[in-house]
Amino acid sequence: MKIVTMGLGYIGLPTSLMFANHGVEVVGVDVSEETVDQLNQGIVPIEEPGVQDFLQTALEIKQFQASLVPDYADAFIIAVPTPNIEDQYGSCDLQYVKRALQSILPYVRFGNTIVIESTIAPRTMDDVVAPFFEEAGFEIGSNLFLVHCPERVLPGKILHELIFNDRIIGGITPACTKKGQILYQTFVQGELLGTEAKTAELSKLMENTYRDVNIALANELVQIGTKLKINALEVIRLANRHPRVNIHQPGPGVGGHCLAVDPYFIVAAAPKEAELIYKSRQINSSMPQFILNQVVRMMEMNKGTKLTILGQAYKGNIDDIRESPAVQITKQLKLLTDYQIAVYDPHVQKENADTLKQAFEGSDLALILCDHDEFKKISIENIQLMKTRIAFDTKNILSNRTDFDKYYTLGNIFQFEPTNKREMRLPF
Ligand code: SAJ
Repeated sequence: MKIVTMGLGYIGLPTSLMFANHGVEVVGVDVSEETVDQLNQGIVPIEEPGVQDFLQTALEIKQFQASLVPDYADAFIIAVPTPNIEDQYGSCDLQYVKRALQSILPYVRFGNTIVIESTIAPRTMDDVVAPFFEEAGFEIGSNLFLVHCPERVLPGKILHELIFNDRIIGGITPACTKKGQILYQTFVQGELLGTEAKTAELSKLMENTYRDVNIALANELVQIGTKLKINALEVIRLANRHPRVNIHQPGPGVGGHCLAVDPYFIVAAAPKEAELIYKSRQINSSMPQFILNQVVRMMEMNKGTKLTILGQAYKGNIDDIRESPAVQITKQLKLLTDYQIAVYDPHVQKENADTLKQAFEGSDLALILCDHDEFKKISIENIQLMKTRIAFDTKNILSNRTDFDKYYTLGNIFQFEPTNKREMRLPF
């Protein structure tokens, strides 16, 4: 079997290599010449455990080749970005999917299977993808098979989850679903759950929306706890001891290209009905500003001048900064304040202070925005370099450390609430 994958990013590349390592000939296509060259030389441009070894093997056994142009194949898998359009509700931007469809069209033959893995708005397969191929003369379900098989892997664990997660396989017709199941049987050990394309689309969106709404609940609880002077983290810990309760963790906001993006596709498709989903997005999007306010209060109360920011990635142990609340908070702090700001993220080198030591030297506040493992092991020597040993740990990863004189989390920030706000010179 031969497949062509369109898009060699966080999903397309591991998926391509997974097929290649399971006996399928793969041509991976990307619009970036640099990515294509790097991959053909054996260099993986993303940080994801295990992918480098998979590429090495795939190249050695000559089952994978990166290319700027597609080729003839048995199946085509599209894994390109689907960002939000900057319209009223952030609807799904299909331009890259449409471009990928245009570029494979000359290579598509009778009997082929076309899979969209990219996250798409509900009804896209029925209303956009199927008509596109019908206009080109194909009959869906009889001489061409269209499937939506949404990816559901967690960055940092992609290779493991590709194999072991259950997959939703949504065909335009039952014959399409069957073709999709046969394709993914190649390596998936989880169940291949067959359904209709539109149901698969909305199921995928609801997975991330469920998480986003649940995180919004935790973030709202932080704001409630701060007002009422009750530790929200302790409330979550205790409530989650109920066998049917699982409140997620609050944080500086929700980042990444999934949770912060996908719920809007539902809102845009049914704005009047998706009220809770929209409100949750608003709550999560307000968290960077909430953190910013707390940081400025802390700095002002302590007459601080230097701030150490730990973490820029959107979550721990990855190098991805897409929609990262940490980046947003850092930008705003640089724009609105005149503190000396030292940023350190071992996974994101850009704009780093040279060393962790330099980031800590003379600092008045350590602001933790990301739960990288490296931060959990920060040495006491580094902390001792601070002028004022205060931590604001928005990810609650250092609560077992006693090296800071004052240690704040999203549970106990009310403890530093100033009594006289007029004394402070808040920049906003
Ligand atoms: N976050 C919290 N509190 C939590 C959990 C996460 O604030 O309790 C934040 C993280 O710090 C991060 C954001 O949410 O900023 C998203 O992180 P995540 O780990 O929840 O998810 P992603 O975006 O890395 O990956 C998600 C996954 N979806 C689900 O777990 C339902 C993944 O399985 C999907 O494949 C991926 O979205 C996707 O591509 O859709």
